[in-house]
Amino acid sequence: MISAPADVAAAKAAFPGWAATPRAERARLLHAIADGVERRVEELAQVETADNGALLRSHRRGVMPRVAHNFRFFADWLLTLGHEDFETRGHTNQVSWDPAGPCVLITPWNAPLMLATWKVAPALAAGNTVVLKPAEWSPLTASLLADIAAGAGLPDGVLNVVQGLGGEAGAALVSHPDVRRISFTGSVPTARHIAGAAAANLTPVSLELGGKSPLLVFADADLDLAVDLAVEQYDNAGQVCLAATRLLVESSVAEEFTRRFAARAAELVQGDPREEATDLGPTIHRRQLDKIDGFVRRALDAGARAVVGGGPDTARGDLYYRPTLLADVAQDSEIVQEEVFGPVLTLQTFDTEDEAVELANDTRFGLAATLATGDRERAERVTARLAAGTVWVNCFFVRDLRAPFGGSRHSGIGREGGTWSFDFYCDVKNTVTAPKGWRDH
Ligand code: TXE
Repeated sequence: MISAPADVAAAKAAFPGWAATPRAERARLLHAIADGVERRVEELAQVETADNGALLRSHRRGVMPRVAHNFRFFADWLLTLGHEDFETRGHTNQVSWDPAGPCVLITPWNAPLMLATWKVAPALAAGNTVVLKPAEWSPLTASLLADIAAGAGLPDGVLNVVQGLGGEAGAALVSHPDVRRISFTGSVPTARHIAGAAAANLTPVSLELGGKSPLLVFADADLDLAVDLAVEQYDNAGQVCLAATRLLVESSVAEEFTRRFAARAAELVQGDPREEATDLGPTIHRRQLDKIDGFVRRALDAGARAVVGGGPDTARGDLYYRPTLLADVAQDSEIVQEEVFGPVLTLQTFDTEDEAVELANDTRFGLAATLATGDRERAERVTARLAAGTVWVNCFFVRDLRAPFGGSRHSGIGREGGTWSFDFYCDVKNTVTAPKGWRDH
C-alpha cells in the first residue's frame, strides 16, 4: 500500500498534464470509465453487498447503473461549461473555470461507490487529480474503480485510491499542504477534525454530514402514500444520511397512520441482503448495532414506547436490528435530537401547521425534509419555512444530478451537483483585457 503523502505527490505530479488535457478528451475518458462500470455492474454489486451488507438488488439495478451515470453526467456537463464574457468601458472580462489541483475525497461506508463517484466524477471532469480514501469498512469498490479507470486509459496518477484507517491515512491526507480541495461525507465529529486540519492550510472543504430529517404527514395527505414514504426510511437498514427518521403526524390521523404503518412494517422481509425478497439487511458492524441499541435502550428507559420493533433480531446473528418505531418521545430527548443511523424512527404528533414546522426545524441538522399533503398551497407555505437542503413533497429520494445536494448547520457546508460541484472543484478566474490591448501585426 502506498502511503498517503506518496499518493498526494502522485496526484500533484499528474495534475499539470491532466489539467491541460482538452475537455473533449477528459470527457471521452470519463465516458470510457462509465462504460467500464457498466460492463462490471454485476461484479461491483456483488462486492459492494459483500462489503457493506446493503441490498444486492438495489446495488445491481439502481446504484451501479447510477455510478456509471455519475461519470456520464459530469462528462457532458463539462462540455457545456463555457466562458462568460462581459464588457466594462470597452474592456472585456472573461470568466473561466480553472482546475484547482489535487483533491482529497473521503467517503463513508453506507453507500460507498455512489458517494465516492459523486465526488470523483466532477473533480476529474474539472481537470483535477484525485486521492480517494474510502471508509475502512467498505474499501473494495473504490479499488475496483481505480482498476476500471486504468483500463479506460486514465493516465497514471490522475485517480489514486488510498486504503487505510481514518485517523491515520485520512488524517495524513487532509493535513497535506499540497491538497487544493477536500470533500468529505461522514460524521460530524470527523468533520470537525477535517475542518480543523484544512484550516491550517486554508484548504477549501465541502462537508456532507448527517441528518435528523422529518417526515411531516398532514391530515389531508394520501395516507397510504404517507405510510409508504415512512416505511421507505428503513432502506439500507436506516443507514442513510437523508433518512426522514422523525415522523411528525397530524393528531387527527395519527392513530390510523400508526395502525397502517405497523401493518406495513410487519410485512418487511429482514434477512440476507443477497436474497431478492429481502427488504432490510444487516447493519454495517457490531459496533454500529450496539450504538443503535444504546439509543433505543436509553429512549425506552426514558419512557418511550416501542410501537414496532425495539431491539436486535438476535435469532439472525449479531448484525440485524428490527425495524423500530418509538412513540411517546420528548422533543428535547436524545432519540429525537441525535442521528441514530439505523432502522429506528420516532413518532410525534402536531395539531397545527405552525407546530409542525417548529418541531421539524428544532434540531441542529438541516439536510432534508419530506412532506405528505394533498394541499398544494400548504406544501408551498410549509416548504418555505423548512430549514433543509432538500424538500420532497409527496415523494422521497428523487435525485437529479443537476440539483444542489447538501445541508445546513450540522448537516454540512457546501452543495454537490451540477454547477455547484464545478464551483467547488474549480478556481474561478476573471481576465480583464484593455480595449486596445493588442498591437497590430
Ligand atoms: O464515520 P466517520 P463512522 C455517521 C453515523 C454513524 C457515525 C459513525 O451516525 O453512526 O457517523 O460512522 C474517515 N481524518 N455517519 O465512524 O468516522 C473514515 O476513514 C480523515 C453519517 O464510520 O465520519 C471514513 O472514510 N478522515 C454519514 C470517513 O472518514 C477520517 C455516513 C467517514 O467515517 C478521519 C457515515 C480523520 N481524522 C457515518 N476519521 C453520512 N452523512 O451519510 C475518520 N475518517
